[in-house]
Parts: sequence; C-alpha cells; structure tokens
Amino acid sequence: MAKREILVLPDARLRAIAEPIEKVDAEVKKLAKDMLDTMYDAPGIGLAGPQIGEMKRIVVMDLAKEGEKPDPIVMINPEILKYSEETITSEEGCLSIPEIYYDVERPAEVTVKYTDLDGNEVEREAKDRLAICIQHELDHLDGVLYIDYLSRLKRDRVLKKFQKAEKLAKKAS
Ligand code: GNR
Ligand code: NI
Repeated sequence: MAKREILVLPDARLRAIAEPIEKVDAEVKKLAKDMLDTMYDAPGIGLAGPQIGEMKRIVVMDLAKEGEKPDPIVMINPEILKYSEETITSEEGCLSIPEIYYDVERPAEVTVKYTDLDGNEVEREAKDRLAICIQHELDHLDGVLYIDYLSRLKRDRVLKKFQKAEKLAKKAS
C-alpha cells in the first residue's frame, strides 16, 4: 500500500491542466493503485491525479457506502459527452480544501467516456452522487475546483483562509 501526500490549496498544481495518458501500462496501473490507497485512507469518495501532483488525466472513485463491498472505479482520459438540462444542488467537499463544505449546483446526469485499466473504452451514464463525483473529479483535471462555482465573496474567503495558513506554516518551518 502506497499512500501519497494530498496537495492542498493554494498549491499551483491544483490549478494546472493535466496531460492525457498515452498508454495504460504498469506505471499507470501502479499510479491508480496508489490513488485508490490514498483515497481510501483519507477517506474520500474520489481523487484526481493532480491532487497528488501527478499531472495526468486519471481519476479514481468509490461510491460504495460504509459496510458495502468496495466498488473502485478508475477512469483514464475521461470526457463528458452529455450533460442533462436538469440540475441538482448538493453539498461538496474536497480533500484539497479540507474542512470546507458548500452547496454546488450541477447537471443531475452525465454520460462519460473513458479508458479503463484494461485499456478498454467505456461509456457510462451516471446520476446522483456518482454524477456529481464524476464532474468534481474531471474538473480537477482542468484545474477547476468546486469553489469556482461559488460567489466571488465566498470563494475569496476560502482562498484567503488557505493563503494565510500557508504563510503561517512557512514562517514556522
Ligand atoms: O471525498 C470527497 N467527497 C465529495 C463530496 C461531495 C462532492 C464531491 C466529493 S469528492 C471528495 C474527494 C475529492 O476531493 N476529490 O477530488
Ligand atoms: Ni476534490
């Protein structure tokens, strides 16, 4: 089990665009495993490459509830093909923005296309928590965070809090 460090705001890597993965090789499989280990340990329901400083288009998720059997999902080079008109609002959090939670409105259903760990192309329709998680994780691959959907006032408040925390941490070290 290889747990990796999760980057938090204001790390610039969280704002960068991740690169497509060219081939699903042993290195990519190892990365997916490290990401799942890191996500389960956190614990979280999803994790994107950039959150551990791997600037690659890969995300992992597991939406199984406590007590259910694990249901790991790995998406390589994922793309959303279709968004529903209908939206849902739900509270989101992010392992890279610890201890902050806000309501976000997003399309309620998506169709996503991706390559799986066997190198197969998969198309899948998602709704509810999975649809939200897919959108949240795919945003990370383009340097987008859920706080970007809040009012400027709320977003700036969050950013300031983490900028200040980083300054204090630097001074202490
Ligand atoms: O663990 C997580 N929970 C969560 C809750 C609501 C909406 C999205 C998420 S994803 C988050 C883990 C994370 O930061 N993934 O990038
Ligand atoms: Ni996140």
